[in-house]
Amino acid sequence: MPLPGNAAAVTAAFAPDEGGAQVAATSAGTAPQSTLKTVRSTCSLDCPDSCGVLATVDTAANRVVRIAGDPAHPITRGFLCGKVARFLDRVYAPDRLLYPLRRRAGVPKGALTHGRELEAFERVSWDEALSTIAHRLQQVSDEHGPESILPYSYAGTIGQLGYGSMDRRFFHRLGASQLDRTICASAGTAAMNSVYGTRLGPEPQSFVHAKLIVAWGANLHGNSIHLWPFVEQARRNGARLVVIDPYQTKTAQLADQHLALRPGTDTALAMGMMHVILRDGLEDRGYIAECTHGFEALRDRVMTAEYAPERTAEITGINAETITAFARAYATAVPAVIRLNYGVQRTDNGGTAARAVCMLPLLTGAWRRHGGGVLLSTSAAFGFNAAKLQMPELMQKSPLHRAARTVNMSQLGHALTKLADPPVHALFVYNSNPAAVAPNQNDVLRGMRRTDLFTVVHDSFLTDTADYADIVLPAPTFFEQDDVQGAYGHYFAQLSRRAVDPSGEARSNVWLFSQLARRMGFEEPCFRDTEDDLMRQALDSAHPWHAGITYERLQAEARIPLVLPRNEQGEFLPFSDASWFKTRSGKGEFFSEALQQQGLDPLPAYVPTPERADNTQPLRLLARKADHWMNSTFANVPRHRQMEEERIGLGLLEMHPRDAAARGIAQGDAVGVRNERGSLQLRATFTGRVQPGTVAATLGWNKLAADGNGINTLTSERLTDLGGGATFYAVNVEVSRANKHYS
Ligand SMILES: Nc1nc2c(c(=O)[nH]1)N[C@H]1C(S)=C(S)[C@@H](COP(=O)(O)OP(=O)(O)OC[C@H]3O[C@@H](n4cnc5c(=O)[nH]c(N)nc54)[C@H](O)[C@@H]3O)O[C@H]1N2
Ligand SMILES: Nc1nc2c(c(=O)[nH]1)N[C@H]1C(S)=C(S)[C@@H](COP(=O)(O)OP(=O)(O)OC[C@H]3O[C@@H](n4cnc5c(=O)[nH]c(N)nc54)[C@H](O)[C@@H]3O)O[C@H]1N2
Ligand SMILES: [Mo]
Repeated sequence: MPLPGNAAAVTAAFAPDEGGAQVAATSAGTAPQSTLKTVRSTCSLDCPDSCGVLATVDTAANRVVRIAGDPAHPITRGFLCGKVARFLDRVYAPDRLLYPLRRRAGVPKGALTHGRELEAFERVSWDEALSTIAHRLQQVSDEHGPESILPYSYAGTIGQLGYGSMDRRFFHRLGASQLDRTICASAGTAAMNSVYGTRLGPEPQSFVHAKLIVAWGANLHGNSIHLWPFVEQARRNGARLVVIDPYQTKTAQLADQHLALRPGTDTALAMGMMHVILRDGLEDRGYIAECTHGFEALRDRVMTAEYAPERTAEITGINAETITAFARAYATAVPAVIRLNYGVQRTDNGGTAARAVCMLPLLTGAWRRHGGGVLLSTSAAFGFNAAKLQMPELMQKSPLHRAARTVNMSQLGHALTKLADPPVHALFVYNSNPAAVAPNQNDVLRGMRRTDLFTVVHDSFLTDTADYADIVLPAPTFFEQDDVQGAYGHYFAQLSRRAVDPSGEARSNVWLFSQLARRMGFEEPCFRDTEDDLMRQALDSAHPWHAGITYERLQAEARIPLVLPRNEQGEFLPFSDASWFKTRSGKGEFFSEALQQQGLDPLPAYVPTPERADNTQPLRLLARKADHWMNSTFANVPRHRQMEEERIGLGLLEMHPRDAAARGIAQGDAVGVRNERGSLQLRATFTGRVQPGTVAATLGWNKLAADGNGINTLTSERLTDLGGGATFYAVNVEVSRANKHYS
């Protein structure tokens, strides 16, 4: 992206081919070999795979010149996904943000179009930026109370330090509003916790033993490719792969069977399967008696006509014979494993859907066999010392002398435009790009445009959110900072060593908040902890599965498997007996008294989405992620844009030709997509990947879209039934031909 004005001063510290020349010189023998070293780093992007990355560093040039997946890492197995294989394009991008910026007086927030956005800012020193921020936060706190300050962060990095350590200490001590981090996984988390009391699943390596693998709302090729080699090995051993997804992903194309159900109908499908399993006597009575709670109540619910295959077929759009055969195949495969991912829980009924899917192996006893069960997340297995890193007790030292209020991040538009007592007067964004990723974008942007809102954004690029900032601060990438990390798709604790010094003046989250704390006059010694101190604190864990996982060992070994309990054969078999469940009943709960007490249905039930599906908005939109980006990350990198361009193209609305024909729309036509929250302009395409009634488009940077509007213009702030999560896949729209042609 071309950057005019002061772009040269702010970016371009590195000529794009500088490192390449160094490597060439080295390999030609003209430069000393000793300038190259290999550093074991860890990809900290928000992905289940958490790969080991080998960075070849030219130490003389302070530059990573080559990266590769670590062949010694049991999950990474020597290869990187397409986007991270090209990560250096991002690290050394010409538009990388290298210095702090301040909004020029009189330039309204978000006013400049793409390509001119840098003109809104002037370069300032870190010292000036930090003083300004400290001063303004103090002012806002004095005038409106500290709860009028809202931190907004998610998972730009999932390293323990970068995700939540010094930042949390800072906002706790300040007394700022707390953020409920619901935008991704909170419905699924609440769902699995309600059934199992914790979240564990089979090791990804054990998938090779499965005979039936179900990818349920799980885009393996796009989102977590490192499970795929294990799936392939299982298939070579005779396993079948079934994909349950309303969209025909690449994984679905490669599967033995694709069940393209209607979005948001997973509860009905899972309960329809239960109906068949119980009707045909395929349940594991011994396991149910020993390990579960509330079986009779569940049976009474699923054995009604409401969940018979014929009715399930009407709801899901999958025919009754297929459902019956699939349920039987699932219950009789020894073992069957479900890779349940987060796609299922991004609808109003999504928490319940995840609950129902999680119950299936409780009916069949699949947990008893190596490679059986359901894998949603492995993150609960890690025992990093979050309390020590984040110090919630500091809230007592804030002016509030109590825990501050909590704001749900999935309702940022509401928080910035409607919240009172007090309204939000300062927004501090890091590890996230809410102007693009948060739902109900028009309200989010309306809020961010407020002149009485002071906004700070810490990021590596001038994101959509940065366009609304008063102060922008440069952040490092994972090669440029130290951290320790777990994973949500495997069971290895990892150390990520800084491979190079940060580009330009980029500084880590830890550094930023420790500096700010001092300027705010926070005297507590915890604000002087270094990254090394914090890494040791993170690893100071009493959790038995962390036994022997020390800083020194991680330094030497880079990654260490958690000390999981294993049977005599060395197998990790979570939930194989009653000792594993952490629920109130101590069993796997079909019936949840805990939910009942919250006034919720203790049993799963299919509830259709409340989003209007009347004549005015009959199409269901899947507001999906890009296979070659990471949420909005990479959306501005030319190589990564090109990969998405080659996949389906950019700025497209995928439609079924039948829905298009009914609206007089042809391939390539400019279309307007709209609902009561807003509208955007895309081009229609027929990729064959969506069913009639469903349309799909992808998340990216708003300012790179033809009309400057992002997909979240259309999504709503309605929350999921459990966990207060976002409902990105429960959106209804109407589509019509636009007069204008977009190229
Ligand atoms: N390349 C790439 N990788 C990523 C990310 C990315 O943006 N790009 N994002 C990362 C993040 S933050 C996360 S949380 C994980 C998420 O990884 P996944 O859990 O796989 O989540 P999604 O991509 O949201 O959804 C998965 C699939 O669910 C489908 N889906 C939508 N609605 C429904 C429904 O009602 N029922 C069913 N059964 N399926 C449905 C979608 O079409 C999609 O193909 O991936 C991570 N990895
Ligand atoms: N329509 C639609 N919307 C969605 C989704 C969807 O599927 N569809 N997915 C949702 C999901 S699952 C998620 S998880 C969210 C993700 O939403 P976000 O967490 O906002 O994810 P990204 O868009 O990747 O933005 C992360 C930002 O953090 C920055 N960053 C990286 N490392 C650091 C660091 O060390 N320090 C600082 N300060 N910044 C850093 C990156 O440069 C990047 O701009 O989006 C949600 N929004
Ligand atoms: Mo996510």
